[in-house]
Amino acid sequence: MKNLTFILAAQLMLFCCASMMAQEANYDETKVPSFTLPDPLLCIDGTRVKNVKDWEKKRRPELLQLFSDQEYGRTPKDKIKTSYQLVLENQQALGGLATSQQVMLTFKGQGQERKALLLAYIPNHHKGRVPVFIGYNFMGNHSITSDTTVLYSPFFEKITDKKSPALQRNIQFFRWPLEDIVRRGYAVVTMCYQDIFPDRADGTAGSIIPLFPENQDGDARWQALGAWAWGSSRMADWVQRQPWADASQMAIIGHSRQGKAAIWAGAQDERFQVVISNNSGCGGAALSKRAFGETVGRITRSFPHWFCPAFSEYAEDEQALPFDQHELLALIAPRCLYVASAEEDRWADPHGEFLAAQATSPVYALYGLKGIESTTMPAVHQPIQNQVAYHIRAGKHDVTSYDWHRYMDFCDRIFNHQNPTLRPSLSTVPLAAHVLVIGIDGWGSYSLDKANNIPNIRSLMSQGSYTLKKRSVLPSSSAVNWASMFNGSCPELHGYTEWGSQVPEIPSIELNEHNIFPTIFSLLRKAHPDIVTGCLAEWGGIKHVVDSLAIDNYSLAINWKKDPEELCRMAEEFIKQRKPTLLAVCWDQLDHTGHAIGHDTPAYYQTLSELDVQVGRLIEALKQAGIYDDTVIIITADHGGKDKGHGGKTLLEMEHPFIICGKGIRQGMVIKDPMMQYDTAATLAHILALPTPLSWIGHPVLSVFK
Ligand code: GTR
Repeated sequence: MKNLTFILAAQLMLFCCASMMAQEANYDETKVPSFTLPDPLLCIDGTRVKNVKDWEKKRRPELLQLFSDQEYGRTPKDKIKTSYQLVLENQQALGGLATSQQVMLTFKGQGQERKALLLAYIPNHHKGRVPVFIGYNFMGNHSITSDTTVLYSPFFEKITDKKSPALQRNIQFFRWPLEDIVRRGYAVVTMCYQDIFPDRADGTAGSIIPLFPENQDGDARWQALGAWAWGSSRMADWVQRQPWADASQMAIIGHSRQGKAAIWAGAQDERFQVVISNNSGCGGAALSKRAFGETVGRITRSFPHWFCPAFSEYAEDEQALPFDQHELLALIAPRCLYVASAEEDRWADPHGEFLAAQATSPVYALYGLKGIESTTMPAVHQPIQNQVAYHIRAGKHDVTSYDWHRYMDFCDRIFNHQNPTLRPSLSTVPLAAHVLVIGIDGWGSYSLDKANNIPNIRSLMSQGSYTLKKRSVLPSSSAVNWASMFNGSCPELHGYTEWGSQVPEIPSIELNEHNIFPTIFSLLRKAHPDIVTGCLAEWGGIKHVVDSLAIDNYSLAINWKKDPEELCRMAEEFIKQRKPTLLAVCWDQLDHTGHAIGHDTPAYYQTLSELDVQVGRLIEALKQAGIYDDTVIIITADHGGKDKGHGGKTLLEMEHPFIICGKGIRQGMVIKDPMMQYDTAATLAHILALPTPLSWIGHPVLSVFK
C-alpha cells in the first residue's frame, strides 16, 4: 500500500492539472460547435417511441445498454455478500437534534473483502418514517463534522502519519448543513467514496471491482464511476432495512464527480425517487457535444479510471457520440430529476447542464409530466421546479446551503413532506380567494379624528374591523416597515433596518429560494406556483423588500407626481384583467405631502381625501372584476408622521390604522388585540392558508374572522 498522504497530494495535483487545462478550454459560446442533439425518442432501428410502453420496453433498455457499453462500463449482475455491523450509535448527535449511527459495510467476493463505513443522521424530533438523502462525501466521514465520535472511514484508517492534513476534521462541513437537514425532517446517509474505489488511476486493485467475477477486462469494463454508482445502491439497501426510514422516499445527491456517479446510480436503480446532480459537469449533466469547459478528451486523459475505456474513443470527437447526456438524464423519468449549476463553474458548463435537463422533457411528456418548458436558462437564484428541476446559483463549484435548501424544498413537494421549520397555518383552506392590501405611506392614526372627507375609508371601517393602534417597527420609517409588513418579522431578524434599506444591514436570519428573507409573496408563490400576484407602488424602495422575483406584476407608477391617479389606474386594470390572488397597492403621495408641507396640515388632509376617492375606485374595480364578494380588503400604513418627518418614537409616528373587511370578516368591530407591523403578513398568511417560516414572529389577528 502506497503512502496515502502522497496519494492525496497526487490527487490535489490532478485537480490543479484540471484547472490549468481549464485555462485552455473553450469558454466562448460562439465557438461551441454546431451539433444535433440525438433524439431520445428515436430508437437505433429508426422507429419512434410513441408511448410509455415503447420507452420502457425498448428505448430505455437500449439507452442503458449504450451508456454501459460506451461511457460508464457494465455493472455486474451478480450480488456479492454484504454484511452490516452497527459500530457506534449516538442518540444525542448534533446537540440532540439527531441520532447518528456508524455502520460498517463488509463486502466479500472472490476470496477478498472490502470495508466501507456508513454514517447516518436520523432526526430525533420527527414522527413516523422520514425521507432520506443518500450521498458520498469526498474527504471521509470525519470531514463533514467536528464530532470526534465520528470514526475515520477505512480509506483514511490506513494513514499512518497522524498529523496528515487528510485526517483533519470538519474541513468540508460547509457542504453538509446537517442541522438544517435534520431540522427539516430528513435523514442523511453518507460514506466516503474512496472506500468503494480509491480515486486514482491505479485504484482498481483496492476497489470493490476485484470482488466480482465478471467485467474485469475489455472496453466496456466498469471503473470508478460504475463502482461508486454501485456503492450508492448499497447505501440504499441499508436504508431499506431501517425502521425509521421511508424507503419509498430516497433521494440520491452527488456533487461534481459524485454528481456524475449519482446520475448513473439513479439511471440504473429505480429505488431513487429523486436524483440530484450538483455541478456534475462533463460526463454528468452537461452535454458532451457542446465541448464547452471540460471535454471528453480532457476528462478521459485526466481521469482514465473513471469511465470505461470505450469512452476515450470520443476524445476530441464528441460529434461521433451516438448519444448525449440528456438521454442519460432521461433514464430517470418518470422519477424526479434536479440539475443544479453554479454561475462561476464554467468548467462544468452550466448552460450545457441546463440544456440537457431541458431536453429530457419529451420523455417526461410521455408520462404526462412537466419537465422544463423554456429553452432559455433561468436567471441566478430563480429555480424551476417541475418533475425536472433546475437552478443556477451565484458562486463557485461547490454544494452550498442554498443548494441543499432548494433540494429540500423540491423534496418537500415531491414527498408531500411537512417542513417542520414552517408553522402550519391554522386555516386549512383559504378564507378568501383574493386579498387586496392598500398601503398608505405616512398615514398616522391621529388623522382619523380630523379627516372629514374620507367616506370610502370610513365605510370600510364600519363594514369591517379596525384598530387605530397598530404600531410600526422602529425606526418608524419606510423600507424597514414595508419589509416587516410583507415579511412577517422584525428588523432584528429580517435585517432591513432603515428608511431606505435595499439589502439587509443585518444578515437575514433565513433566506428563501431567491436569496432574500421569505415574504408573503414568496410563500404564496412556492405553495401555488400558478396563482397571480401583484405589487404596484409609487415608491421604488418597496421593490427591494417584497421579493419581486416571486411576484407576477411588480410595477412602479413613475409619473405619479404629475399624474396622481396613475397608480390607481394601473391597479384597476390589473384587477380587472388578471383577478390577482394577492395584490398590494402602495401609495407614497400622502407621505410626500407630509414631508413637503407637513403632516397633519390641510394639504395632508386634502391628499388623504383624494386617496379616499381612489380607494373607492379600487373597490369598484373589484366589483367589476366579479371578485368583490370573495375578497378581503386591508388598508394600512407603514408609519405615521409628525411635522415634516417621521422615524422617531412618538405615537404620532408609530401608530397607524389597520382596517380589514370583506369575506368572512366581522362587521363594526374595534380590534382589541395589540397589533404590530409584522402581524399584517401573518394575517395575510392566515387568510391564504399558508404555513409560515419559524423566522416570522407575527401573529394573525384572529379576532376579526367570523
Ligand atoms: C475536476 C474534474 C471535474 C469534476 C471535479 C470534481 O477535476 O475535471 O469533472 O468532477 O474534478 O469532482 O470536483
